[in-house]
Amino acid sequence: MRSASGGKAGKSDSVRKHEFGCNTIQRQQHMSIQPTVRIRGAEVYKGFLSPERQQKIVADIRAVLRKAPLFSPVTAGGRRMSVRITSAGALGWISDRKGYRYEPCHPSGTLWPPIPESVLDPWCRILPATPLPDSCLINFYAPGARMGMHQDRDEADLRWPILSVSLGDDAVFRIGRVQRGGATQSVVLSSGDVLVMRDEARLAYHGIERICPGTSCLLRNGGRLNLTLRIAGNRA
Ligand code: MD3
Ligand code: FE
Repeated sequence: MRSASGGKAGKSDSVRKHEFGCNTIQRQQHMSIQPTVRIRGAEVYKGFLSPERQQKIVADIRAVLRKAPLFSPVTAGGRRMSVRITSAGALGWISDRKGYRYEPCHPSGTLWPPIPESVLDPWCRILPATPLPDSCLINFYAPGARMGMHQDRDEADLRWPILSVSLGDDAVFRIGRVQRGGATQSVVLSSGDVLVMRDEARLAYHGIERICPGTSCLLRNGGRLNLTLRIAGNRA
């Protein structure tokens, strides 16, 4: 503990001034941004995005949706998922009767639109030393939609971190262990929150239990948008 090192108030003050008395530019270069809470290794950055940044992202995502409309994926077993999805970036995640995978095109056959800069911004600020993501999965949850417990393991290299942005209505997010089953912990994800999964959290089972309708007015017609940024392809 830094502040515990000084016996006298004057000494700990000077330590603090030495370590934290730098300007914003120096702080961004030398100090990493710290999460608000960690649950099972997942880092939650509460309220990371200002309302203005959230609004800009929503406008940019609406433009993506005009080129790559949301669709209801079907699992290999033939079940329709309650979440509607689409993607931006070089690769987009899809599910159909052939299974789960990343594809360069929307089911309509057109390339996925590029990932908007406004969406890359939290990645650049929290993960400045990590290469840029090549995939942004866009999940839309209407009231009643949910996502069962699963692992994310369709990416070429499972060592890269994953960053997700929550927008609109609150969601109850649940996270367990790397092994299926056992105890889980839940946390409410609100509009503007950013979640980072890396290291031991990267392969943890997780899901969205439910959304809480009417908890945000960011999206005109309600619901929840989740943007998940990943390095899905091969990075040399
Ligand atoms: C924890 N989406 O698309 S994002 C998914 O809110 C997905 O739409 C959820 O899980 C959503 O695959 C949760 C947060 C998230 C993403 C990846 C994780 C949490 C994770 C990977 C490991 C552990
Ligand atoms: Fe997931």
